Amino acid sequence: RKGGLKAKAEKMFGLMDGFLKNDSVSLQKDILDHVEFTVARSRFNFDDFEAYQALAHSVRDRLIERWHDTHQYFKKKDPKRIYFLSLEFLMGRSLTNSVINLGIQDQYADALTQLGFDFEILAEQEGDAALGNGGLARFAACQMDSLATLDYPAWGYGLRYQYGLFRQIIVDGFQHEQPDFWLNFGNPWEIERVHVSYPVKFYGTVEEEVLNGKKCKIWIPGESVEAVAYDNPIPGYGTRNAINLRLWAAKPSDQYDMESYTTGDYINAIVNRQKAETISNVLYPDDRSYQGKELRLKQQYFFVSASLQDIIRRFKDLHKNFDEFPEKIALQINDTHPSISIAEVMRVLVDEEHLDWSKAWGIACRIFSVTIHAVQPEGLEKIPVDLLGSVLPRHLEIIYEINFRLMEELKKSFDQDYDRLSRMSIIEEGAVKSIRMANLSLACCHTVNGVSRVHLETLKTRVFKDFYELWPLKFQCKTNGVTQRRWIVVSNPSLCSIISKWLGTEAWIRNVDLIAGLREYAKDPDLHTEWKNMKKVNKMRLAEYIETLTSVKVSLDAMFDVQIKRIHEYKRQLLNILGIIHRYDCIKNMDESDKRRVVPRVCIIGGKAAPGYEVAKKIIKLCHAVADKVNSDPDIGDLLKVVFIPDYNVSVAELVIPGSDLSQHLSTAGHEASGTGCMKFLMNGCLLLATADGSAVEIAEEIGEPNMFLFGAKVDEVPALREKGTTLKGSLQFARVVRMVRDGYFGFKDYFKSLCDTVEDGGDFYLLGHDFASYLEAQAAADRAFVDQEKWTQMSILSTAGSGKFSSDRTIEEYAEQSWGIEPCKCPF
Ligand code: F55
Repeated sequence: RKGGLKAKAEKMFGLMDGFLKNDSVSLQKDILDHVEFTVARSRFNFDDFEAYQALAHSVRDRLIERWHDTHQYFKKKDPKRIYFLSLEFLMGRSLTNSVINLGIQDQYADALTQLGFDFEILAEQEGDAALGNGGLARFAACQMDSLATLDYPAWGYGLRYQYGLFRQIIVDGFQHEQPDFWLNFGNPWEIERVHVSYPVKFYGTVEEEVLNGKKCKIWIPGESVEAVAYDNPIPGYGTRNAINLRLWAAKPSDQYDMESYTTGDYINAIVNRQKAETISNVLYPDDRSYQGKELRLKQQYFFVSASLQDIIRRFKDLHKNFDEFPEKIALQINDTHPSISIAEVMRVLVDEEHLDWSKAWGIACRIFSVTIHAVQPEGLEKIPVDLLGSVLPRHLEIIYEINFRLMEELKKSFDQDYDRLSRMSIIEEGAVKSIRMANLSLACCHTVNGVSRVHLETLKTRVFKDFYELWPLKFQCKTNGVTQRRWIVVSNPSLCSIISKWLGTEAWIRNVDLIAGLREYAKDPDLHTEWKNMKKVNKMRLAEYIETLTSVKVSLDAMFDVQIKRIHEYKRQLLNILGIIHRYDCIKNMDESDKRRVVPRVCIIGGKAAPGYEVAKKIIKLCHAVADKVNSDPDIGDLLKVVFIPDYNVSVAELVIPGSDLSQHLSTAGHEASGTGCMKFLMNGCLLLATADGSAVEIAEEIGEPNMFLFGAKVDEVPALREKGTTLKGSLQFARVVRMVRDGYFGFKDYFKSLCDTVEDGGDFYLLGHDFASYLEAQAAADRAFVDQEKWTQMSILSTAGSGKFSSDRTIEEYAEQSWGIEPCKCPF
């Protein structure tokens, strides 16, 4: 009977090419039905938020339809799949992106107009899905969009945090953190799969057992938590494919603890069970380094174990022999955070599937690849041995075994070089004996990817020098990219129309190389007019937003100069603020005729500081203190305004980036692995003021150095400059602006003292003093270029035209070819 139904459905499906109709009348009916039956409001009385919910559910239906077809098709074709494991995904909003990728934006806009609503206003009702910290997590989201668009048979796996990244509120210029209750009003973009769940075990002991005359280890766990799947369909653009992002939530398990019910302590038993849920409660908001916390390790293992059970179940549905595993499965680990999966795969293959060790290891080495997003060796994750031994006792043993064999192999090449052996060991001996997760990943993964050329060089020559010398071929560069769907089509529709009009095609949305075709028109006066209008409209939108949030009125004639990203010492927001102070100081000392030559600026800074990162928090406060002084100074007027945009997130970026003229990327050379914000600005025709760091080096190659403002020490100069250390005093101008802060010119004298010390007495590790003069020169060059609006517009067009390389489509194609060995699998329309 089941078969009959299936055949019927297939027949119907074939005839109708999908069950749901997408004309505007059908969409209206659909939205109203959802108002009435899903949101449970009267179709004659519902507000914007309820309209958004109904709209979202109607879009969700269409997503589900394609997502089902895609999975049916994948199942039928059984191609090699890529499983992308990441502890963080910064998806942002889904509505606009979904309808654009589904190709039904106009129909929805029409349908809503007929119902008396505005699509854009409803889209504003959606909150961000902020299950990540910064670049690493947003890059994961861009990769998902590209994987779907390019029809790759891919799955994303992660954690469904109850609370995403904290909300930043500013009180008297200080950052405060508030919980992100993102699920409080329901989440229409996910599908709860109560039947897709797996037990995940923790703690306990390891015992020896004899099986078929062979000694083997078994893990007797002490706790079990259930992982329940929540599926998030990810639609590709211009394709029927919609892939799945499966996020796991922790629920109490009904397998263990039955004991307590029978002993009568019913209430306590229930209360204790709820503790299981804490595993997926909250995202760690620190994007600096790993802090050896038990909960963090449990989060990592929880999502890894559930994902692998799911992957293996799917594999076993169609295959019996684990020899086929590497032909069907590629596992990509996003930084070392999911690297406990290496030990887990070994445990499953050896302990549960009874493969012998070397066969299992051979399989593990063929399926895993890793991308490193950190630059500093201190940024690499370590787990204290005691902690790992307590939470995952069997995994600790497995890691010791992997390490023993690694050391045996290394001895063949390096013999008595004990220093090298101890550097390469997975176990770090020291005050706290720890597992080096990066070394574990390096020992196993067949490819180790850097995220820009400069970054790969750093990995090869510094961070993983020893491993590079042993296995040079493992190391690959996959320069990051961002998706032009989200960062142009969704967030800058006017630019999108201009590009399509001048190229005479929308094909660049799937094939971004075509965008280079704009170069031809870089001097065309008609394009210039359209380009400037586009920028102006976007600046107006941003100006309104700024006024609503901060009550600061800004002039549209001013250059909108933006630095938005996480706050870090190495990203040098402090350099930006000190530059602003310098500008302020100069204007203060000018006579009226000089003032007329000043290019007016609106300096916009936004970003979150990790809650425990004191220096970063002081930088935020300094921003506000300077803004207070400058913005209220009648001598300054519109010549300079300083704005801090609170609660920077993906949807704020979507608004700010299209409205900026200049963007700043100031990391001390050698510290930013890649940077992806710069790529979004580049696509949007915003000029870059940057150090020669991370992907900026490659951007300069693509658009030509004269089309951006590069400054500062180069990567290979930095070590020597540091060596000179405190003897280097920096310029007089630098000393002067730091002195102003020290002397309390902006108030809070005592509070800012330690911040000033970091760039003077503390040794100025990030070389602000050294780079200051060159920074001011680059800023002056930007001013000069802005005065010549034709020149500026031309540079802006050339930026967009040169951004093709920085699409995540290119990145994903490189991964598919060079690391994963997968082919597209396109579901027929
Ligand atoms: C998150 C958690 C921990 Cl424990 C450590 C780091 C992070 C994190 O968010 N890192 C991060 O965002 N790294 C960034 O990755 C980007 C994508 O590759 C790079 O562009 C950027 O340079 C790098 O800092």
